Formats: sequence, structure tokens, C-alpha cells
Amino acid sequence: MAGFSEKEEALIKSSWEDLTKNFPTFSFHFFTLLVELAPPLKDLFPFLKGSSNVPKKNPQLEAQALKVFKLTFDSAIQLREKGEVVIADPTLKQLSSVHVQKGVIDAHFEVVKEALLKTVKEAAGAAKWSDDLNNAWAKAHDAWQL
Ligand code: ISQ
Repeated sequence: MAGFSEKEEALIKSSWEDLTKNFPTFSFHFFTLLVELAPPLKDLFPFLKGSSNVPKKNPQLEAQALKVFKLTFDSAIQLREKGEVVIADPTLKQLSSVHVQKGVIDAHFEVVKEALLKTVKEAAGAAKWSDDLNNAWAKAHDAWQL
């Protein structure tokens, strides 16, 4: 698996700071995109099921979005340090079993990836966003599939 350059790591770290500065807003943005891209995904999240809009300031929503962003960020750090991503076995087993139980398919990961990359773009703003930043996040995302 392709490792991560120092530059890619620096881009991701700076972007991570931008995201975490205002995570309630970006997690709302992320789920709004997710539901726009694939409305049936709503049914997979208890806090979205049956409601017509994405809730604002919902702690569960923020916690779920943070899991995805943090896992991707941690993957980037691991790619830089070890050249590969190793996810601890209990975490891996637990996440895989939840995903199987809920009927998650590969196409869902693509939608999550697209929403994640768009959210990164939003958080970076026009001044900081670049193809390199986008590709670094895409690479980190592709390094884990649960
Ligand atoms: C996948 N698994 C758990 C939580 C998630 C939150 C947002 C998008 C995808 C997810």
C-alpha cells in the first residue's frame, strides 16, 4: 500500500484542525450531504430515521460523524508512520459486524467518501483547498474499508 508523504500528512493535519474548530457545523454539513446523495441511507441512522430533515446540534450525529473523520485521520497518520493501516482487531470486528447487520454495501462507502471530501472542501475554504489535499483525504479513506 502506498505510504504518505510529509506534505500529505501536513495537509491532512491542517485540515483536521479546520474541521475540529467547528465540528458541530461540519458534522451537520456531512450528514446533510450524505442524505442528499443517498436518501435511503437515512434508515441506517436512528437519529435520522423517519424525520424529514437532518437534526442540528444532535450529539449522536456528531459522535457518528466524528468516528468516520477520526478513523480517516488516524489512517493518514498510520500511512505516514508505517506505510499501512492497521485497525485494532476488536474495533474491526465490532465495526464489521455492525455494518453487516445493517446491510452496508460497498456503494455506501463511496457515498460516505464523497460526503467526507466535500465536507473537507467546505472546512478548508477556497484559500486552503487543493487537489493535493483532496487526494490525501481520498487516499486515507481508501486505506480502510470496514
Ligand atoms: C458509518 N458507520 C458509522 C457511522 C457513520 C457515520 C457517518 C457516515 C458513515 C458511518
